[in-house]
Amino acid sequence: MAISNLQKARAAYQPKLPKALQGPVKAVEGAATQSVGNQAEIKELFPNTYGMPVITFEAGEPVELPPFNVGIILSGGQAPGGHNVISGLFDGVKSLNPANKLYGFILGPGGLVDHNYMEITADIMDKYRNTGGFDIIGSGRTKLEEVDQFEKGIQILRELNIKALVIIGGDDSNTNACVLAEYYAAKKYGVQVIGCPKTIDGDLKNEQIETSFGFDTACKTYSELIGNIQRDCNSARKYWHFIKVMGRSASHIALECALQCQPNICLISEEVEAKAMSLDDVVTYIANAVAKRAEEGNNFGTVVIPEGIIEFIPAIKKLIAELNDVLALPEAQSINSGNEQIEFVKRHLSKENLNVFKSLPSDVAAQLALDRDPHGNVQVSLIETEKLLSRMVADKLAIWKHQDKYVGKFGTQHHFFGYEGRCAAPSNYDADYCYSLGYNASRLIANGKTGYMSIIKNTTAPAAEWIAGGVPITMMMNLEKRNGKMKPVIRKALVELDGAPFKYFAAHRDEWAKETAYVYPGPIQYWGPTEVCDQPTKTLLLEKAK
Ligand code: FBP
Repeated sequence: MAISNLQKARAAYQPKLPKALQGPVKAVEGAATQSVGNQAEIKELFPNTYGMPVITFEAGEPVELPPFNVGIILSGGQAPGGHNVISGLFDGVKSLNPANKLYGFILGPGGLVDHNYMEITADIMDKYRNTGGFDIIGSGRTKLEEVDQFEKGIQILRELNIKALVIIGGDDSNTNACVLAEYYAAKKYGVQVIGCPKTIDGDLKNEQIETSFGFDTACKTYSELIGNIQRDCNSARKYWHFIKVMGRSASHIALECALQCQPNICLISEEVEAKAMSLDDVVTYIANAVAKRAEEGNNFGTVVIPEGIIEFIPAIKKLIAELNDVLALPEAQSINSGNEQIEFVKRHLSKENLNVFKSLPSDVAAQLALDRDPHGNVQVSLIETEKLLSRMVADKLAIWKHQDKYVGKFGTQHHFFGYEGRCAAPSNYDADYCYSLGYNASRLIANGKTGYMSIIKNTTAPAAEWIAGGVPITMMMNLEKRNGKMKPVIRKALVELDGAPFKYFAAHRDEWAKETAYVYPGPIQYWGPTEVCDQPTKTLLLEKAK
């Protein structure tokens, strides 16, 4: 396999570990925990894994452990640093006993169910250290939730003598990890399940989890691209660039890119919902900024759009909620053509929601009515919101022009950044953070824990001062409606409008809309001054007020 010079040089990088993980550890337990919501129901659903304490690792005495094997699964969308979680786990497991083995299940949770696996040996591991991507074993979105799947899983786990399974995933995959941990604990199967917080979307965070891995690198990659576009934009001065960025429901990626690049406009879905803005309100907001810049002779600009915005427009949110229920009806399960599905939902929607449905451009309406992903999410990455909004802004400007308002010229370009960043080579932050998360998972396993997520905190400090430990997954859960039924799920973290990152953005956006205040962050750097190479996201720095 031919590799680039950068990859060769990066392979030699030894990621940093928190001081507590640099030698033998002891687990210090905090107080019993509660779930974030629906405590009685979650406790009843997870009798074996509910209420466990938060754990912090401190320096301890060496303990001899008999050899054991570990399995690993990459679940869901790719995120930079996945290979480093695996290399951290690999090194951690081998440091406990060189005879320990690490098995990777191929193409996500489906690999466990289908008994599709490989041993990750030192030779294989070394080819993937500090690289982006999930290609060492691949990823997938199979949802682990049926007893039949858990039972098929235990067969192969026993066959491979696996003591613990590490599931690297976002909120949905870690929810499944928790359900699996509970099931194996209830059945006394003796297999531990540990989760790891992954997702570029940045929405798996809370008091215990500072950030999900991959968010840092993905945002820096998109910010480099947005910065490049802004330089082009400010050079040619003839286009408005509409740039959609991934992130599912949450606008963390859009917000972080705005903090880094200072575009003229950045929409934040959570604010659109809080202000109960209609689609027309959003379009008017953008059109006003375009017209104001035109008055100053600036017929160019940048608009950053979070991919989930459409779900947050209150009328469309209500429509989606009803569509989810309609699509979960038993009669809907046998439909096998897109057109039939659209006709089916039209027949079942309430009058109010049907009107909203009919008012949407047909491509957007169709996407909302079509299949959800395996976790019941609308596939927002497939909706071309950047084109929809620019088309609607053009229409609005045309009306204003007709009414003799000066609107200048409005030429547009469209971009969607998502896949460009998910497999980028991890930044130093993600390389260290992910390696530590994986290494730490090996310590949770050695301490007999199950139903825990690996956590590393205090990551705005130098790596040696990072705090390692584990948080019970049940602590992050509440009940939410999925596929028409109330289910225990990890609560998603959306952008908080009273949080420091949003407040900073809100305090500066009027100036950024009017002036051309672009910042061009440039590419991720691995070697050089620490203020260039080792900075966490602006979101995290503002949250930690540093
Ligand atoms: P996860 O939530 O699994 O981490 O995935 C993140 C994400 O990149 C979203 O931002 C995006 O909406 C989605 O995956 C796209 O999914 P797919 O890879 O299936 O096209």
